[in-house]
Amino acid sequence: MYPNSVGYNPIVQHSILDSDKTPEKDHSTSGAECSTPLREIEMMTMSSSASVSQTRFTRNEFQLGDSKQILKETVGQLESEIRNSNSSASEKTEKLEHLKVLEHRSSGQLQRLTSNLKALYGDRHDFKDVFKRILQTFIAGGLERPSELKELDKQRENNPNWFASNKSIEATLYVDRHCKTLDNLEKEINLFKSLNVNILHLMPTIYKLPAGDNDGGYAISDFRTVDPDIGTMDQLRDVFTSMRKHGISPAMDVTVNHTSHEHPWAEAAKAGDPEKQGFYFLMSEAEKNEYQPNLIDVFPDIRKGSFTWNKDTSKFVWTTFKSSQWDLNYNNPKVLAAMANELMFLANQGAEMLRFDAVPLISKKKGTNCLYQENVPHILQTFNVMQKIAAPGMIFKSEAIDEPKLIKPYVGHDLCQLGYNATLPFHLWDALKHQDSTFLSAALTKHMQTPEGRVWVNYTRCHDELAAKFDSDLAKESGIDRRQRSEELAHFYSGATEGSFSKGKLFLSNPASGTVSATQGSLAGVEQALQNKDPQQIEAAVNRIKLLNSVVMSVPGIPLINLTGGDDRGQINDYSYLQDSDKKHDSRWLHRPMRDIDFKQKDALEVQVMDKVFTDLAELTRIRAQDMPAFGAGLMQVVGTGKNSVLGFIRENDQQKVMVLANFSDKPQPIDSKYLSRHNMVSAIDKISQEDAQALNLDTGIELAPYQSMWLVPVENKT
Ligand code: OTU
Repeated sequence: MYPNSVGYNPIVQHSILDSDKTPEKDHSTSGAECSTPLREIEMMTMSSSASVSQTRFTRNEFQLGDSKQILKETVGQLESEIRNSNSSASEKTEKLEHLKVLEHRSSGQLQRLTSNLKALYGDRHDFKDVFKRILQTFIAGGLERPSELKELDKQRENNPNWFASNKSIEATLYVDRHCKTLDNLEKEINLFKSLNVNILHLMPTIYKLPAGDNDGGYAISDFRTVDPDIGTMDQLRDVFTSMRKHGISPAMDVTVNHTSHEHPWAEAAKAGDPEKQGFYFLMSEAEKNEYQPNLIDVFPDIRKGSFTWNKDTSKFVWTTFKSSQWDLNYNNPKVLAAMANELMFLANQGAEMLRFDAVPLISKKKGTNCLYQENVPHILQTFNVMQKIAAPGMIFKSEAIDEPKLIKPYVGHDLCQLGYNATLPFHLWDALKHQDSTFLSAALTKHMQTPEGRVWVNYTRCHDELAAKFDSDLAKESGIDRRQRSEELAHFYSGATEGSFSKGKLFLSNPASGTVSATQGSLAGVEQALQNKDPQQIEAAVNRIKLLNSVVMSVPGIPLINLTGGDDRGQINDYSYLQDSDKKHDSRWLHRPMRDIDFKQKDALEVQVMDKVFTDLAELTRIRAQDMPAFGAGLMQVVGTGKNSVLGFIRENDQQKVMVLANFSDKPQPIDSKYLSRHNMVSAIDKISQEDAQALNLDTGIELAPYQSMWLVPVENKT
């Protein structure tokens, strides 16, 4: 459909090949953390002998004027390439016009691009070439934008916060596990619409992957090839176009930190290509031993150490996660340019959101744990510059699962526009376990009262383990022992604690890590209740799910529904992964069940539960999207309710004021009228239970049933 957008961009590839000349001596100090041989490889591949005499720039010598000059040269070069191409006259005119738009947008970003690239690569003697290559990649990628997406870009340039709205509801699924093929995915649009979903994230199993354990798709062998069992890239583009027609923005993963060991870059590296070897960290035993002592094992039960021996190169390769996932080396600017090229490829297929996987790891520095290094935000800012120049209709989501103070620097208008609110799942399940919302309230007060321009993606469960990530300073201030609280979570939700309603498995065998695998349904008690065939337990489990969903739908940001985990229907754990040798060592498969679309294998009671959970969730999404303008991004104020078990907060914007009450206890909880009247809640409608029915008189307070939540809108507020 868009012939020019498929395959590597010839203009960019040309310039990359062009610059492979003899290395200059490297006088830089930045990047000294990189082992010498790698450094030499980088230099060899970046330097251009043709332009060496004009490129001896150091960090301070390169000025805005130089970047302007490079922009002019780049545009001039692209202009003559377009004029000399075989395209039709009308295509040429369209491209030349768009080149002007790209030039204009680039001018506005030069300052930012300069400062971020200087921070990353400013000490390189070939900095000017680096700058040019990266800017050229952005503009060339933008030139391949199909018309439909250029229109979208225009609209969103005028409305850059389009996603910060109560209408935003994201869902995520594995195509293979949900409906097997892209053809079938088209037929699922009704499901998405009934849940008012307007962003759909397709998990990375959509891509070509290595056979065997590919970390649930997070070892990607090619960002440009769809797994043939699922479909083709042409089909994916068509599905994206059709989703867009239904008001759904498609989203994809990009493992910015690594590729699989079978990606063409890795294959070339294995075959001895020095340029591609410079894309990764290939090290001798002595070199890797300089890094290893400071590094943490992410999956200690699955694999120890961060390096894997590669026999083709007789080197150790850096593999933070599994041995099939080769970490990329962003100390090499060619990696940044190459990844930008992949991002633009996906953007030009119609992906409107890219989820950046494992963001905290993308910058490595010797002597550190190589997590959350200072260069990470500079890399994200650089990608953001690209987005603003070449694809302003697209946004990024940061995947960093940690304490708020660590992950906040990655989320914002100039970084990743969205970020996982990684601490919220912990706090929700923690509050439910303790039947006490005090710690949750404290966390919301500290981190969500001032939105600081960030838009969070809120969720109870995702495809990974439930992790005890919370603000350790806040825990200390609140007299909470971090380790004990994490252990309690793990014990309770794995079902080990006496009286627990939950069923799950520890993800890491050390309970102090506080990590548990389980579906939302099993965590909330559905599995146990169904086993006991106990109607009261079933009701409680279903109500717990509704409670957590109501909070996720009403706090600032975008709610995320994990469809493959069956969040929409209280799906229970799937133990079949234990029979699969590629999966049995990774309990996260417990909560990634195959979806049996027609409910054939379920018994009547289970279907009843699924129906109820689905109806409740669909209702919440409908009310949020249609009736709750105050629920987009924006402010929240946590308020007292007189009850530790009842969370209270106000959401307010110029159109609406709402008081949210959520009872985390299994007992009814009366709320004194004074906690309501001080926020002018004297007479209000609860949008959840009765929507447009009669207003509630709050003069004498109100009672919440076990696990009940309310979205109270005062009647004076005509919404
Ligand atoms: C992500 O998660 C993905 O969500 C996982 O499914 C992948 O296995 C992994 O990356 C590797 O691609 O450690 O347990 O803060 O927490 O990136 C989940 C970053 C993970 C990490 C996160 C990672």
